Amino acid sequence: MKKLLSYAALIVLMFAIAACDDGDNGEKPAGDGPVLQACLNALRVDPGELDPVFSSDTLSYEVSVDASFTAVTVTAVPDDGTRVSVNGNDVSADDYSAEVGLAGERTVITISASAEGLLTREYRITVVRAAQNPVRNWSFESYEIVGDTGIPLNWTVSTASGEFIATGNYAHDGSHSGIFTKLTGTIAGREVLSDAIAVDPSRNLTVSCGIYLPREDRNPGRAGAGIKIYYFTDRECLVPCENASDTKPRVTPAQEGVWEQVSFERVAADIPGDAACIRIALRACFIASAGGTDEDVIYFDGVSLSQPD
Ligand SMILES: [Ca+2]
Repeated sequence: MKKLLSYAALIVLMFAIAACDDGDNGEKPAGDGPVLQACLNALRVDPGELDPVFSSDTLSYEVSVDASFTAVTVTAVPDDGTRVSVNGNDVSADDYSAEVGLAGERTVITISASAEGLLTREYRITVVRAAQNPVRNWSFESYEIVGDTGIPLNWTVSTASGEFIATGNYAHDGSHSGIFTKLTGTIAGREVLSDAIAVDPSRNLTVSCGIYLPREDRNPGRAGAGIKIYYFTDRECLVPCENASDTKPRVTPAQEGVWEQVSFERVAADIPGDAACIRIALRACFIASAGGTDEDVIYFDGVSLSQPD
């Protein structure tokens, strides 16, 4: 009897090549026969990456996107003869793609694959929008050891010379902060850039970070820090906006030995309307007229970007 059933299953398979194999996730119909389900061959979300990686037999996925995204495009490619619907709408005639709006922090998208004579299989994607635009390695806790120094990941020195390193001497968040190894006398002389961060140009944005000057009983104004925002029209940060940047004037710590928050706020009207991404620049210099020298060091930690609703 068992052998007969197997043989029958093989025949059904030959006539129903659209079917997936009988995975553990499928519902069993009444009776003892094999279960055949319609299924997808590929499933993609743009932007974002499925977690876990797509497999026909895995039905539930999660995708993380930046807070600035208001929609994602789902593409679900089935076998021949299988129809696909996204949130109940048949997308078989639309290259199996659909744009789905995102609302709130979590959006659940349901994708159904159905074919004649087969059980319908339902996939589910939960899209999670970050509450804040994340600054990668915002606290300089991740770094790569080069020689005997730690070079923070996700940050790139953009000036012709100068080195930006992670140090364990002082920290506001975690155990490390970031410093330029040797300052110059001009605020444009040392600059380090974050990786690309997606932004919504229609909402105000604020960049903040902590700065710190060690206690040496000298003038706390001997070193300064600055923030600059570079705007780009693309998510790879290759094409600058026409208004390419905004610069916060140099600030100096009011006290030694105290972490101070420096913020740079741009209201929506100041942000280029075609900005899709920004890079945050941290800058530092010594101020010779206030007793600073190129031996002075100013520490950075806890860089954030927020765009309140
Ligand atoms: Ca830190």
